[in-house]
Amino acid sequence: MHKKFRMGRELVLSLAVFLILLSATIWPDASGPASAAKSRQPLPTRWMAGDGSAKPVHAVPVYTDPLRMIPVEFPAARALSSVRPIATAASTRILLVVEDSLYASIKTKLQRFVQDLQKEGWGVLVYRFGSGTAPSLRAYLRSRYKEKGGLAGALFIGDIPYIVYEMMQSWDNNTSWEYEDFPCDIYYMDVDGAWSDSKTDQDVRPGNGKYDTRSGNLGLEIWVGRLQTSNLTCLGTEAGVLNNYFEKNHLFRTGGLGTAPSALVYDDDDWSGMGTGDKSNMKKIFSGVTEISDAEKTTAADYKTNRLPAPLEFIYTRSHGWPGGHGYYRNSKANFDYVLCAEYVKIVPKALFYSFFVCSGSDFTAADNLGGVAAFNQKSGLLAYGSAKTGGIWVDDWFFETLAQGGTFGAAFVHWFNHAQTTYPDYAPRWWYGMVLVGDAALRPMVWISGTVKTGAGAVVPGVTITFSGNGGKAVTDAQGVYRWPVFCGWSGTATPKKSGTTFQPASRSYTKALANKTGQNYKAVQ
Ligand SMILES: [Ca+2]
Ligand SMILES: [Ca+2]
Ligand SMILES: [Ca+2]
Repeated sequence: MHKKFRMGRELVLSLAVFLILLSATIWPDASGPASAAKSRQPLPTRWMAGDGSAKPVHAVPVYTDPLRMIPVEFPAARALSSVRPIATAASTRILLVVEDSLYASIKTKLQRFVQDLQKEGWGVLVYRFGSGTAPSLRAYLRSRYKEKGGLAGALFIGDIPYIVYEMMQSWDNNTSWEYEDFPCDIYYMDVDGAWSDSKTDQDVRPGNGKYDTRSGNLGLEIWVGRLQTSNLTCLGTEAGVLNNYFEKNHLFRTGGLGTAPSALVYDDDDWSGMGTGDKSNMKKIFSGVTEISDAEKTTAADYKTNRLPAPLEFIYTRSHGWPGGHGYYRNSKANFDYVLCAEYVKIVPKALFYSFFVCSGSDFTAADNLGGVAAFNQKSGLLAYGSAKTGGIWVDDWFFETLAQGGTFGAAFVHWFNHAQTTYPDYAPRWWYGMVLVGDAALRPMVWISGTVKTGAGAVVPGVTITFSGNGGKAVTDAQGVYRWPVFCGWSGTATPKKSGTTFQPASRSYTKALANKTGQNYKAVQ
C-alpha cells in the first residue's frame, strides 16, 4: 500500500468529512467550459461495507491463448421491427460471446434470445468462447467492428476474460491520493485505443499485469454487456440463473414482463442537490417519476419498505455502498443503514432497470455483487449499470437523451461516456473507467400500445396490419382482433391500420412522446 495513504488514512477521512461540511454537496471545479450546473463534480461515492470488509486488491486473472471462437448457427428469425430509430446508430450487429463450457446448458433459451434479437432487427453473431486472453478477444472485437457491417456491441455470457486497471486518484484537488484497482470493461468498448501496463506512479507499477495507461483514440466504439452469473450463488447455479434471465428477457420482449412504466429517483444526502436534474432526465422516458432526495426522507427503511416492492420499472439511486449492498443516511448523517444484496433477493423488487451510483456496487468479480443480483434477480431485473470502483455516472443528460430517441442502454452508455470523457477528460478516469453494463445492453425501455379492431356490428377483425412509423415495426391483430405492440419510451409517430378491402376509423392514430402504456387504441373496420 502506498506510504502516504497508509500514514494518512485517518487524516484523509477527517479531511473528507471536513470538506463535506465545508462545501455543501459539491466540490468546486477548476476546469471546463461547460455551464455552471455541469462544471462541478459531485461528492465521490465511498466504500461503506455492511460486513465491515475493506476494499480488496484485485488479483490479475490468468488466461491463455490461442483465441478459440467457435461459431454457432441458429435458424434465423425474420425481423418484425427495426432497431435503428436513431440516425446515429452506426451498426445493427451484435456479437454474443458465450463461454464454451456453459453453452450446452443454456443453448435452448439462448437460441430463443437470439431470435428475439433478430425479430427486433439485429444481426446477431454467436460464438462459443473456447479460450483466449483479454487482448486477443479485444483484437477480435476490433476486427468485427472494422468489417463492413460494423458492430454495435457485444454481450459476454458466462465467465469471459476481464482486465484489471489500476490508478492513483485524488478527490480533493490533489491534496491526498489513494490507490485503486478494478475490473474494467471500458477496455473492450474502446476497441482501437492503446492500452498498456507501463506506468510508474506511487503504487501503480509497470509490468504487474494491471493496465494503467491509455492513449490514442480514447472514444468508445462499441458497448459491452456482461452476463456473468458464476459468482451469483445467492440466486442459484450459473446456468440456472442465466436460463431464468433469458426467460425474463423473453417475457419482457414479448410484453409479459413489466409494470406501469414508472421510475424512482432516490438520491441520498450527499447528492440531494442532484435530485431535480436526475428527475428531469428520467422524465425524458417515463411519465411517472417519483423523486426523493430530501436528506431525511431517503432512508434504508423507506427504500426497503416503500420503494423496492413498488411497481417501478427503473430505479435510479445515488448512495454509498460496496458490492454487498448500499445504504442511506438519516438523522443528519448520524446514522447509516444498509440495504443488502440479500434483501434484494428476499424482497424481489419489480424493477427491470437499475442505475447504481454506488461505490464498487457493480464490481462483477465480487461474489453476489449488487449490480448482478439486481439484474439477475428471480422474477425481475434485466439490466443494471454502475461502477466497479469508486465513482459513478453523472452528466447523464447524454445517457437519457439517447434512450429518449430509442437508443439501447448500450448506445446510451457509449454516447454518454464519449461526451463525458471529452468534456471532462481530467475526471474521466477516476469517475468513469469502472463503469460497466450488467445484463443485456441491447434492451431499451419500452411502452406498449394495444387495442382491438372490430366492425360496426362488433365482430372482431383478425389479420389487420398496424404499421408504426419511424421504424416502429408492424403489429398484426390476432384471432380476437387484438394487437399489442412495443415502442420505445419517448417514441413519436403514427400508427396506421391496413387490410385489403377495408377502411378504418380512425384512419390512423398519432402519438407524441409515448411515455406510458396506451390501451384502448381501437379501430373500427368498415368492410
Ligand atoms: Ca500496471
Ligand atoms: Ca477508441
Ligand atoms: Ca438520507
